[in-house]
Amino acid sequence: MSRGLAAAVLLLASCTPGAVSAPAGSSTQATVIDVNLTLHAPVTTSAGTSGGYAPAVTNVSVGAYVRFVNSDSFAHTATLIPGAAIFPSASPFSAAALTQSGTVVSQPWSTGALQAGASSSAILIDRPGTFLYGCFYHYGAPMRGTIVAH
Ligand SMILES: [Cu+2]
Repeated sequence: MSRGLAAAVLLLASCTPGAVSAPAGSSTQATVIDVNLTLHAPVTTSAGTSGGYAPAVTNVSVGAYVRFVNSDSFAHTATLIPGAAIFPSASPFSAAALTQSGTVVSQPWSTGALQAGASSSAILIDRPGTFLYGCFYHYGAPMRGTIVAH
């Protein structure tokens, strides 16, 4: 009996690190995309040159959430470029990008102006596809990124 108990304790102990699961709230389960024009230099992607977000291409599963966290010392947005397969050469954004909108990746959304240190609302990955986004202020930097939903 004590052997069984010891085995059970070992099992529990070995399970504990892997058993750390996020609470029901979706916020802690979101994939974080780091927003930082200072840190994330331009890289080449299949949609064109990306920069300012890490990862440059975020792979996520349908049903998951993403959240943008601004680790930079000044403001940015992350704003969907609806229907785009490659990054347009000129900024596709209007001032509407500065106001938070949208909750699902496949419909128009913007984090709004994310101040230094701020986190965006969670965005639900509601269907498979490739979704391009960029920053209202620094699109030409370039500050652009891609979400690929599987
Ligand atoms: Cu920016």
